[in-house]
Amino acid sequence: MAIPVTRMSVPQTRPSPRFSYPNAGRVDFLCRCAPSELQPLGPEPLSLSVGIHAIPHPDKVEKGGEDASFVSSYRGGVIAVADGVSGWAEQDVDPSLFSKELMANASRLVDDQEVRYDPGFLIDKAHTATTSRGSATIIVAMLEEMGVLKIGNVGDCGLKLLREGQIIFSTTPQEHYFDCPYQLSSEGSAQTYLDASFNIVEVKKGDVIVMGSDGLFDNVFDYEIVSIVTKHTNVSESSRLLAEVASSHSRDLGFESPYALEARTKGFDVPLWKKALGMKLTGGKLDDVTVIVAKVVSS
Ligand SMILES: [Mn+2]
Repeated sequence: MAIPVTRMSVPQTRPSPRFSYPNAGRVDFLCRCAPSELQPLGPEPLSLSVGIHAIPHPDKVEKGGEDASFVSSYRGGVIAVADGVSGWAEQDVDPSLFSKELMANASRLVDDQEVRYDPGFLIDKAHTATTSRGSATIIVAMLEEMGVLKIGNVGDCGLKLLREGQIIFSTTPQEHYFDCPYQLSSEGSAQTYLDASFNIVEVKKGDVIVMGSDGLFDNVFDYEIVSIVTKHTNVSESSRLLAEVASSHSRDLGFESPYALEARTKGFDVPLWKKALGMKLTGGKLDDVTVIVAKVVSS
């Protein structure tokens, strides 16, 4: 991502996060029943078996890059990724400090009573508790043992849900303009959890969740994600392979990456004289890559 962006909008109240409901029938059922009446979706409670792999930007290897993440086994399981906005380096601020502190705070707060196992409140409390200067995108997913995955997302980290070799759900990136995502910031004038997109999806045993920073999704196509996750059922192996493919594509100047394709559709391309010679904008996006692969299993 390119530069920090701020916007003057500081909420004074703390309303409930706005969830969208891809499966209205199920959620309607959930909303109308008292908690004691809820029936598990499957015969057994579910949890996550998680593999994680990170490969820093080639120029940021020494300090480990600016992505951060955490995994928790609390309740059905919690996974999260944050991506520090690199533009802060121009102001002599280490962009990794904010994302790392944000993830450390979120990890510490997953069982906080006020968070109520809600990704919106977790993002809010973790953001409020973060004192470093900087900004970051963030995605959090929390699994209820009965098979409901709750996702909160600010910016262009992402999550895809795979079932039987097909992607059945994807988050949508949020950005102000090309390469400038929504972000949580130390400056109080950027986005907050109120700007997050929230989703609830049902998951089943055997489903696979792929979560990552934009370094994954800008460099790896959906068909490649499906292929790797389907062929390699071990979550540690599939997360490593996905990260390696992303890192390899990111350094390949001739690769027609998802990033290059999107850039061209947004009007970015090589200069006209190069176009006249039949050339076009290609290549991956050099970036930190963080990949979490989480398989839904019986507890
Ligand atoms: Mn990134």
